Amino acid sequence: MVLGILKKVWLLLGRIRFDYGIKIFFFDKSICFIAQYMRKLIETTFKDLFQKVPLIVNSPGRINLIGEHTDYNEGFVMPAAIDKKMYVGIAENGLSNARIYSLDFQEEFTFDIRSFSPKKGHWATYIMGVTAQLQQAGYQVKGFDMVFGGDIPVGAGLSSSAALECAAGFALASLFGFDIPRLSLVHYAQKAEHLFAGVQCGIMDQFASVMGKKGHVIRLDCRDLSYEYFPLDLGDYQILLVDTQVKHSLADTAYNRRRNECAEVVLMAQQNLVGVKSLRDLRLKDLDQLKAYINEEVLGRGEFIIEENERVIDTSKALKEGNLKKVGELMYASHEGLSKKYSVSCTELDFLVEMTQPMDYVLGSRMMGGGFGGCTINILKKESVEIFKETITASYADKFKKTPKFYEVNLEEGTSRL
Ligand code: GAF
Repeated sequence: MVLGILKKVWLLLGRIRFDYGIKIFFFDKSICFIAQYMRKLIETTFKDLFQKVPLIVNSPGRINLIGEHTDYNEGFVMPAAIDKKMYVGIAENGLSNARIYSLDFQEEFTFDIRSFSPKKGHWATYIMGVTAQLQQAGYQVKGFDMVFGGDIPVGAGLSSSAALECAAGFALASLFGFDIPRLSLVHYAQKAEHLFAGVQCGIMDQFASVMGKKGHVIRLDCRDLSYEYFPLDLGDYQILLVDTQVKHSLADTAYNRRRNECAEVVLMAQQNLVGVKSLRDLRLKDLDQLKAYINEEVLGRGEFIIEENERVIDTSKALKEGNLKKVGELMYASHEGLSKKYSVSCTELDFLVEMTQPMDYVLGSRMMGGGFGGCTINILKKESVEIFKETITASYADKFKKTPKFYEVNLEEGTSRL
């Protein structure tokens, strides 16, 4: 009885912290406290629901410094894993069912591991998707119980779904002793998103979640998956995300449409030029030859991708030279392209980026992730964070009658056992 009440209070505190962003002193001190808190929460819930002690893993959300929508065009991206994570507890149950409990939705879902199909729009579909991929690859998944939750805001463009897929896959591998290389885990998680969630995403989010390195961004070549870690030494500056509070619910169909438009440019290029496999193989001048066959809007998509790939390369150089001013300029240019040529921004994102332009303490700002809502990523002076928050909050509320949220993030290790 007393334990029951304590658990309810514990759950309630968690919801307040994660859903409403209210700071409770011991949660915000360090990621260790969040990890400890999640461990306790998962263990207590697991004991109540399934009378077992689970094995616990976690997988982080991600930011992307630059290189947007380039991943599914065999281009370059520069993401990093962050200290907002999905935590998954798992144990065998000796049944032929998977029983899953979501801490965030406070809801249980059961499926028969011998026969199941996608449940689009439902949180369980990500776990079902990964389970299916492992089974298809020949891994003998037995019945399991799972409890999961975390502090990655959903729909904010920080890849909570990729983190869940990666955490669930890693949890299954750890529980049943499957020896799955990290890169294969990335592929299974991406395929789960394609086949179960129905989003034809690139590989960036799952890669960042699994392969992240503390204090580093990853420059990933999505053509051959070669990668290099770059230390992100920001000195007096820091990264701050601003959440528009616009959920990108329409993004999935528009996202798939962008993919098709890029494929249209490639197809046309292949009929007119030699050696073209993807947009990665085109230069801006090549697009001139396609003007007669493709409309301006679709051509603009190709133009953006070619320029964005160059920006990632330029950002790598700027980081090596410690030229943060240049990184900031490239971020603004990226946003301009995403908004005008690739058309994946929205009024709120454009407003937030525009607002930062006259602020001399902001080096760079741009929309981040798939678009149509979610967050902007900003690099700004540490000492100016409070004034930045105040200014943005007031203007944003004035214009959109909404309060934005702010996330200070640190770069973290990828998927791991707790
Ligand atoms: C989403 C996708 F999942 C990624 O693969 C990537 O394309 C991103 O949008 C845009 O850069 O997060």
